[in-house]
Amino acid sequence: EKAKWPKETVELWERLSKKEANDVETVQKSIVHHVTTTLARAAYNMDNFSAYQAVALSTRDRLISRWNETQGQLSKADPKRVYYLSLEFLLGRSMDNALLNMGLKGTYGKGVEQLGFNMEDVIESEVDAALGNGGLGRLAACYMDSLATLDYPAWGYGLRYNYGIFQQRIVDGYQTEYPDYWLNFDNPWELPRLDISIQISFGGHVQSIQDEYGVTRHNWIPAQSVQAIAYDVPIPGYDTENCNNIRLWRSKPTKTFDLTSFNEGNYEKSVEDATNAEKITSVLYPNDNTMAGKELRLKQQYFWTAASLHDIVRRFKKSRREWSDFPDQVAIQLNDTHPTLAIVELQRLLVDEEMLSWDDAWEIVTKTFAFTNHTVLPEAMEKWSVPMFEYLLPRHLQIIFDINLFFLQKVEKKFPNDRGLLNRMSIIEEAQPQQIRMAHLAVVGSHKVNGVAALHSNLIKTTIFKDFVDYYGEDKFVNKTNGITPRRWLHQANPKLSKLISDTLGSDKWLKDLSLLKKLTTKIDNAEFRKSWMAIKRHNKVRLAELIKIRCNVEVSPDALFDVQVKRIHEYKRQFMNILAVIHRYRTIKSMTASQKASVQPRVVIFGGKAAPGYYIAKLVIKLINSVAAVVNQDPAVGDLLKVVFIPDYNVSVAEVIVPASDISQHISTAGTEASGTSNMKFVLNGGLIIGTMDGANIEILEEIGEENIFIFGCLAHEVEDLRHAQRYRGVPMDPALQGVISAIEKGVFEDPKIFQPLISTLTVGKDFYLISADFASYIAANQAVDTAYKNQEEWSKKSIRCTANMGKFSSDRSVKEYADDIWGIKSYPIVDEGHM
Ligand code: 8GP
Repeated sequence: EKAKWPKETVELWERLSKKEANDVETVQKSIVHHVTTTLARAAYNMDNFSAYQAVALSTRDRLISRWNETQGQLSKADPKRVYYLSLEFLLGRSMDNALLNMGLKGTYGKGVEQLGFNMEDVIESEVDAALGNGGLGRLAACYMDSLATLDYPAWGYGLRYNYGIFQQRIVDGYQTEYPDYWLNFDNPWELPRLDISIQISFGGHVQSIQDEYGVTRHNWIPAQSVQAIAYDVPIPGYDTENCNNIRLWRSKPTKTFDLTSFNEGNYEKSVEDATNAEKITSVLYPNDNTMAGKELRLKQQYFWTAASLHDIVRRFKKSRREWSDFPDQVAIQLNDTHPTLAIVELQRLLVDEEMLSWDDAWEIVTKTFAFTNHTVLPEAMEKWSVPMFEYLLPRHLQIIFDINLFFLQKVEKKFPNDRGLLNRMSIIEEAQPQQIRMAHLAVVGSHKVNGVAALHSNLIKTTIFKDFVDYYGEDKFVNKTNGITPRRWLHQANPKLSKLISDTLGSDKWLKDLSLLKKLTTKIDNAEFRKSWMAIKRHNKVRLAELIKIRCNVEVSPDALFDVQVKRIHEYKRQFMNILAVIHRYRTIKSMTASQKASVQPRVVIFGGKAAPGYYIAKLVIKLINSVAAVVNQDPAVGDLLKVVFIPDYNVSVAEVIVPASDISQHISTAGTEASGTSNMKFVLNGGLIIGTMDGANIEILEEIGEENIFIFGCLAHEVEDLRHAQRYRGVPMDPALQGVISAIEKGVFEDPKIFQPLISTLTVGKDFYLISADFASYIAANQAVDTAYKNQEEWSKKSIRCTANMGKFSSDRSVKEYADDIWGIKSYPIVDEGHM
């Protein structure tokens, strides 16, 4: 169209669509403009929240210009892109991050202060986008930051839940859940694309007909359909023009479907259908590392993968290339098995709609997809019952059975006459009813499978995917150790330390090349530097102490050792072991004379994390922590030597306060159960030491920072099976210290012991699946080693600096580069600032 315009019109557009300047006054004008027009408020009559809204809208304008330029230039160049399919993106707050990444924090800070507001208060008015449960969702967010920063052409695809992860409140020591209606006020960080609507179908039946060449064609005749509407979330890279996109889908009733019932006078049915359609994206399932198996969850998964693939295919088709070029243009990463249906949907599109042969289609599919596994826990493995699946997706079920048939035929050819092997490898589990094993489908449909830390990637090769390694060979199974973005987790969360590092290294280049931190090592013997380093830690501890006072109404001393365990509550993560050791510590202090007490290292034990609402044992752990806290914190015999707090509603923005303030943090899963962990990396990057087991990424952290800077205890992954066997069949007695702790609970030292009986039962000899008793003595010893080490503050400060200095490997930039080079085959495509709005 533009070509048809007279020259003057084109020039007028060019002139008027120049980017706004980024000086303080222009920024202030844009803020005031949004206050008076978009928000329709009087200029002076505002609170922090409306100030936040106006600053956010002004920031958003600048994000949108970058987004437009990026997407415009990428459309023209059409390089290979990666699509990251994740049911969870745990972004947290956006404003501070966007301003820092765009290099506008200083300007906005000054502008906002001059307008009479405190920038920190304004930033804190933002509610978290909490569209994720824990590590898996936050990893997706860190990867999006790195992809944008490294100028990779990448889009995320996810769901726009009306309700994110529930809000946690503690009532009488128990977790209670409240809905997180985060969209209550408009969300300035999304661009609704109401014009992008895709019809998604469910149910019905399959019609099979012979075409003119005698080939059987399968036609899916669905029973119902809904619309997927796109909402785009711009993701600005740090120190680059590039701005990537996360497209989140929202479900809505289709107009036609609505109207039919309505016109037939069946008003109630039409309302009911509309509600059912909206329900699909209404709520995030609150399970971490467990599978719920609900029909609505399966609907979410299909709705999301079908909408995303439709979008990806439409973009590909614009280039008018051959289908065989598809894997050269498109890489799709499956974040866990949740998006595995995308494999089946692409095969269906290619065979049923694009009329490709099965084999040609399957080659395209398997070259396109790659799959990340995040856990070996059996309760987390996704399985869908065949009858339920058939009811919702009859054609997809046929395709899965065909994929499985052809796959098993090849297995049989390679390893003849091994029925056991076929049974184990089958995508269909022969149970009552039959189950679809999504992990098997994901492996069969992908060209690469990766674990998320070295130990984990090896474990999956010898356990859940062993047969697949024998069949496909080693090369298909790779490791991509997780990483975290240093922009959010150091620069944003710990601005004082970030500044000290930049001042010391002479530039902020380390924020894009984290290995540069290594140079901090040269400062370790500089007493002045160590003093500044520890002063920042103390400042961060004061800030956390204030948060604890507000949220828990407990006064804690910032001079005590801050000991932190914050993560989802799960038996395998062993928060239970931690609180049992706290009880042991409490009993030890109580038994001391005054002079003995004088040498005790004061400690504040800080817990935080949500339990899945249906996870009874995890919820009891929270109750026990709060019951212990209530007794310990009131006990004058203990005073400041020990405090225990449970910080309610742990989320990303709370983590940003906790992480920089920790002296020691706990990563104490039973060896072999925590695939990687990512908070371990965040703490160490911020100069916090860790106590942990030889599990997940702890092992690689040890390798980087040196064993003298980490407190390791407990059994090793390869010992776990024997230990379980020994306690089950040889009745290894309970650890005596642990026995003492249990007796105290049973005597009612902490509330009515009946409450905790189900929890204590998990420790019964022979049933202690997570090996708390086996690891207890070494855990207590490791905690004592922490106390001793902390008393020598000079040495501790050296350890702390060494920690930060050696964390280069754990930048998500490194992870994402490895994925790009080894799995996706994509290159960075830097965006040029053409000065357009
Ligand atoms: C988590 C792992 O538990 C954690 O160790 C890892 O750091 C994180 O993923 C990121 O890789 N796994 C899950 O959240 C998970 O497996 N969820 C299951 C429901 C799939």
